[in-house]
Amino acid sequence: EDGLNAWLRYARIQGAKGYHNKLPSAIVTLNATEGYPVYTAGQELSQGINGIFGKKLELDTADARRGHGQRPPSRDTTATVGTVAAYVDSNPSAAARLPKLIDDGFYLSVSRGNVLILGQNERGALYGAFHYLSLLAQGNCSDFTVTSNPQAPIRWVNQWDNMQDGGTHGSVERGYGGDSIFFWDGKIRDDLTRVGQYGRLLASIGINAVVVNNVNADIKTLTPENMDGLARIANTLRPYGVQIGVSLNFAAPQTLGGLSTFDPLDKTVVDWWQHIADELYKRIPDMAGYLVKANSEGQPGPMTYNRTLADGANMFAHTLKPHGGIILFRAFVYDHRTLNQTLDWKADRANAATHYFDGLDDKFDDNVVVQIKYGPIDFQVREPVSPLFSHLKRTGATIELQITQEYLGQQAHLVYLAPMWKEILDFDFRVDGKRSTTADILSGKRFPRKLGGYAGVVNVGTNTTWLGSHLAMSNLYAYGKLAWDSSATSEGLLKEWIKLTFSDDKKVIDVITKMSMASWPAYENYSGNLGIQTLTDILLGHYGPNPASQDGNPWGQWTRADADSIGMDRTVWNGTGFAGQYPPEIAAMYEKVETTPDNLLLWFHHVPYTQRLKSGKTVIQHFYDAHYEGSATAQTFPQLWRTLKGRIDDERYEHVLYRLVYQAGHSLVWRDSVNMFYFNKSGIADTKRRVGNHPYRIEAEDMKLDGYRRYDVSPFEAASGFRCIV
Ligand code: BDP
Repeated sequence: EDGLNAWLRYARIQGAKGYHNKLPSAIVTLNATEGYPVYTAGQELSQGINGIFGKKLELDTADARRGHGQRPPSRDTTATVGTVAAYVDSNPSAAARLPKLIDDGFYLSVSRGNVLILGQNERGALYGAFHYLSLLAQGNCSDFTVTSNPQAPIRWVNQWDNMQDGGTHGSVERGYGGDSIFFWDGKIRDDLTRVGQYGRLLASIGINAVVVNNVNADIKTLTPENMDGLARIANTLRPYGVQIGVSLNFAAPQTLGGLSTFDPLDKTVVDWWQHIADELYKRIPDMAGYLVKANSEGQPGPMTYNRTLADGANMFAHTLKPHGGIILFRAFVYDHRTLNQTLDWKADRANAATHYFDGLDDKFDDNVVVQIKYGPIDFQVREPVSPLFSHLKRTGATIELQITQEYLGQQAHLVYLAPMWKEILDFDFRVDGKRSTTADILSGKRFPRKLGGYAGVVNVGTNTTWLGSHLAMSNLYAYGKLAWDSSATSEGLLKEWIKLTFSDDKKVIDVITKMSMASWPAYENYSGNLGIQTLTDILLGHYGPNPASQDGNPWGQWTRADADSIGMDRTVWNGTGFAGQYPPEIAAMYEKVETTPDNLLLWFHHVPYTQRLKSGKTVIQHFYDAHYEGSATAQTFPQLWRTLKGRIDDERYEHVLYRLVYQAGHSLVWRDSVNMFYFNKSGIADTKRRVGNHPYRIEAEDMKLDGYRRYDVSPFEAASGFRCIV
């Protein structure tokens, strides 16, 4: 059990034999062609049922004419899988009975071992097969009928994979599960086995496209040789109905093409990009489209030539249009070089996205979708939902979520993210005084738009655990499921995932559920609460605690902490004005300290450390208490996990335990660093007299050292007495 099969293990369930008479005896695929999803569905059903029940089914890749209901008499029951069109072709009378499906949707009916799985398209048929198998793997063999349509057409993942990293490899930016599964040494890997396995996982949770290369895009992606390689990736993913997308570097016409400019309104530039699109589609006729990061963190973009972001996005849209592709244009636009807090108290990176996109809503071509990070800054443990979602009424939008835990413990900490995503998706912007949740905006329900949906930055790697941690995979699972249907509950998805990944042992389900559901609140408590952001090191890895780095950095992730007070004043009347980017009801709520929820207080307001929260505690005492509570919760994780010894295979048991023990320890480092830092700043003592006083702690540097030396630690608060040993 090395994690490679994740939630698709098809492990034998208890009493498997007893279910055999409730299962089909044969599988019939309708119009299946090898290399396409219906064919894959047949293979998957056969493999799954064999794994879960030890029952080998005959697999008949018959054509549609001998469809469901016309099986040879020797067979009792069949599982028939195909598209609605193929089925209706041979059963015209069925057309009226079948429910309405949209693209990727499926219909699944199970009746005494007769199973009918129909997709609106091939992909939908595969999704239906995975859905059926997921129920079987959870021991559910009862009769039922389900019709399932996705809430949004765009359900993509992004990989931030580099073609090359310094010397030879393909690393993954903000990836914690090993090297790239796609690239090596500046080229597409020869062996794409892992890519196919990834496609299988993605299809099983309804993901329909993957952008394979980093948003900080390497122009080498577009050399003819690498385009050939991209086609190999697309061929590997096609059996799973997963299309590929490519990230582009805006300056490529100049840096790769040798043109004198990359101005999006220059004809030679447009022609150059048209040629690229034509070359890509020649090789990959079903390519999903592009992802573009422009004018952000040093990346080139249209603003370099005083063109608008719409000019830039439309240029690509235009070249994709004849091929049916779409462009996801990122709203993560800000210029870290112009942000300098010491010069301008009102400067605020949080304002950037809405500032740049306002006024452009009716300027985008209809195959442009704006991809917006969930919060206005950058994947923090708590952010208000980006106000830009409420501004784009005509332009399609996708929400960018981060499965890879860049600021959230980098998979060395257990942080189950679905509860956070649910809060974001359920947030009601009250546009024009009407219910306007993020999810309804993305699905096109609130503002009628054809395109919209979800983009998740996953960053799996070559590690067999995919993400570097077995438990972190619940985030990928939940992401796909929420992109399909955001009304699912975070706890329900978690339980499903546990059963499929580990076991249906009640104890296992209870323990992992308890730990996972407690994990985001715990991490928020010990890393950065009250909306202050995750107090990680900003300049380096975004990992361990370094509250001092949050001010005085050029990245605009500021806390404005001084000796007396803390927090960013983002009000309209006195601050950076960010609160005013929300529709009136929400803007009014965030404008005042009294109506701002405590968990976002310091995001919107600059207040004294002695400010009282709604709980009655002062801000500083809340900091102290929360950091103790959060790390105390993390201490329970290894204890809880140990109760599962023997109930989980040793390999995964040990792997997870190692990380949980580490997390428990690192949460103490977090707790003490942050508390010490604010104690030093504010001079206000913890009423419970804990901060800086660790009676049980033995200072290693004071011991007699053999083979170790003392080392001065920076930031100082990350070690008691400024020192550690190495
Ligand atoms: C930041 C990451 C950086 C990404 C950037 C982005 O630290 O690696 O390139 O976001 O999303 O969070 O473009």
